[in-house]
Amino acid sequence: MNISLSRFLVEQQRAKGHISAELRLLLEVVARACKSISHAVNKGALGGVLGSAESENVQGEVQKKLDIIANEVLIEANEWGGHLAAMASEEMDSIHIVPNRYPQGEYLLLFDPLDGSSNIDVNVSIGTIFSVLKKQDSQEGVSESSFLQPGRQQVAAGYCVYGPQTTLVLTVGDGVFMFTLDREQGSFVLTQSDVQIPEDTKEFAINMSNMRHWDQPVRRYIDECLQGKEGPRGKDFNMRWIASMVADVHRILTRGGVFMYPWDKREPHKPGKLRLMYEANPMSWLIEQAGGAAINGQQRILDLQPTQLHERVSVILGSKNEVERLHSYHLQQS
Ligand code: AHM
Ligand code: MG
Repeated sequence: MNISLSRFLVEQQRAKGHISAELRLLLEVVARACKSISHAVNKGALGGVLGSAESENVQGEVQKKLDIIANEVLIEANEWGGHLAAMASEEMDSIHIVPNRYPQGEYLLLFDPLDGSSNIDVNVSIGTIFSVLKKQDSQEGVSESSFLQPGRQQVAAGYCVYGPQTTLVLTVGDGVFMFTLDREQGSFVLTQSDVQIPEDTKEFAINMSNMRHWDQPVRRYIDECLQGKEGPRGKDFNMRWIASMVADVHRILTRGGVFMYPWDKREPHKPGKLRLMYEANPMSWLIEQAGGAAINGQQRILDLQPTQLHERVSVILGSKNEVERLHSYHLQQS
């Protein structure tokens, strides 16, 4: 029997008490928005959605048309339901508070509306990443500081990957579940429960073109992998780099592996390329919920106290034993 996302969420709410009615509504709305982004992605050139929007986001990155479309879809879908206090996005400088004409809820939604933007025009998998926090009871009103909570306080996190299939991957703190979009029915159907990442792997994902800029622990790790059977690891490694974090993480959740976007010397004042609050935190929680690990080199990502909405972070995540090895290499250095 097929279990739809709606049914799954009702059961999470009813039987397990894991989620409130408002959080259930929020997740349904995010899933609906992802469906609509998926349709836009699928139309591609026929829908006039490819190419640059000729604008820049707060991080100085050129925005693609789809970045902006996906952002608008998520904002419009979420602002009137009464479940949210505010939203934050990679594509918006500051937070978007739910307008006065709608009731305000207690949840905060963060997203990267279209992750892997460099892959949009070349028809390679891209996705939406989201993270849900709860406004702290002690806080009156809502401001940017309401969002600055460590990742371990997330109440839901997930992503939707727009690939050969559209798949929504979700955790509410009770394991990781995957739902595939059934286009005929128009609904997400549960296709994998309790996802588990193998502890060991022979596959790594990193942008090798940055090798000369890496720090010593990352160089050492990759060097040892590249030496294969003849080296200290005693086995051959394979490499994959899709340049869409959603697609790389999806592969790791499916068959294991390790993903790295570490700090490097190109821009030494920046901790890394990826953003903590709407990329690293949700992905780290999913990975941990599936038995993997996620660190910035020295520390667990979910324990980092954010100080800015668009803060960047170094990311190493995936199969537990590999992440622990990378952790020990970083500790040996410091
Ligand atoms: P984006 O949110 O602007 O798309 O940037 C994030 C993406 C990640 O999905 C991916 O892992 C990384 O940037 C790829 O970077 P690079 O092009 O440097 O390999
Ligand atoms: Mg991104």
